Amino acid sequence: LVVFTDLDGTLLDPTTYRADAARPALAALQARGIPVVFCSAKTRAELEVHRQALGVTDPFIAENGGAIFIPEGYFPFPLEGAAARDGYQVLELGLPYPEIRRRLKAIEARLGLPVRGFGDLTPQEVAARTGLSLEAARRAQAREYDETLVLEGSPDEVRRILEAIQAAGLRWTHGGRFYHATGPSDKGRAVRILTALFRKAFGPVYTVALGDGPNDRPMLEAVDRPILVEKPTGGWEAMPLAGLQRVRGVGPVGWRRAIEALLDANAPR
Ligand code: 2M8
Ligand code: MG
Ligand code: MG
Repeated sequence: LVVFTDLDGTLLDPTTYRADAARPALAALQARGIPVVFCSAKTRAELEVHRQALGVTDPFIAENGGAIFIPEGYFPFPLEGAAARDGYQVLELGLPYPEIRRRLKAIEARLGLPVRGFGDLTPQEVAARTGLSLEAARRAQAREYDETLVLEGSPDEVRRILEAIQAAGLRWTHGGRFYHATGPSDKGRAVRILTALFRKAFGPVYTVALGDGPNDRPMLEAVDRPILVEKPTGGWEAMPLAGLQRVRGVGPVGWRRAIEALLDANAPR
C-alpha cells in the first residue's frame, strides 16, 4: 500500500492548515510502515516544514507535479534522470519558475490585463490572502515550478487569461483558493512515475490517493483507489471518475475516516 495525499483541504484543514484531526490515522499508517507521499501545490520549502511536523520521511511531490523529491538512498537503485540536490534525488517534470513568470508577463502585455501571481506580492499580501503566517507565506513564495495566480478581473477576463496561458504552452489548474500556471506537469504524471519506482523497489503495490479539489483529479485518476474528502461548503468536488469514493468529513476529518476504513478492510498491500 502507498498513500498519496493532497495537503490543503485534505490532510490539512482548509482554514487552519492543521492536520490534527487526521493524526491518529497518519500514525496508524506510519506504524505499519506504509509510505505517505505528499502531493501538493505547495513548495518544497512548505512541504519540508509539514513533513518535519508530522514525522513523514517518504518522497514528496511539490508544486502540482512540478518535481518529485526523493530522499537520497530511499530506493535501492540509481534514479535515471534525477539531479542530486540537498540530500534529495530530484526528478524535475515542470518548467522553471522564471520561465513560467516570463510567459505570464508576456500574456499580461499582450492582453493588457493584469496577470499577477505570488511573485508580484509581498509576503504580507500573501499572508493576508491565505491566512498563512508571514514565515509560511515566504515559504509559499519560494516557488520553483508553478506560479500561484491572483486573478481579480471579471469572469470573462479570467477566461481570456486562462486561454492565453494554454496558448503559451503552459497549463492551468485550480487548487481550491487559487488558479495555478505550470509547465507540462500535473499531479497525475508525478504519481505515475513515483508509483513505477515503488513497484520496482517493492513489487506489487496498491495505490490510494486522497484529494479535495480540481487539481487533484489527475492524481486521483492515476491510482487504484481514489478518494475525495468533503469541502467546507458541503459536498464534494464534481468529478466524474469511475470508482471514486466520496468520504464524509471536511479535510482531515474525512481523511482519518477514509484511512481507518481502509486499514480496517485490510486492503491488499
Ligand atoms: C496555493 O495552493 C493552494 C492549494 O494547495 C490553492 O491554490 O488553493 C499555493 O500557493 C500553496 O503554495 C500555498 O501554500 C497555498 C496557501 O493557501 O495556496
Ligand atoms: Mg486541496
Ligand atoms: Mg493542493
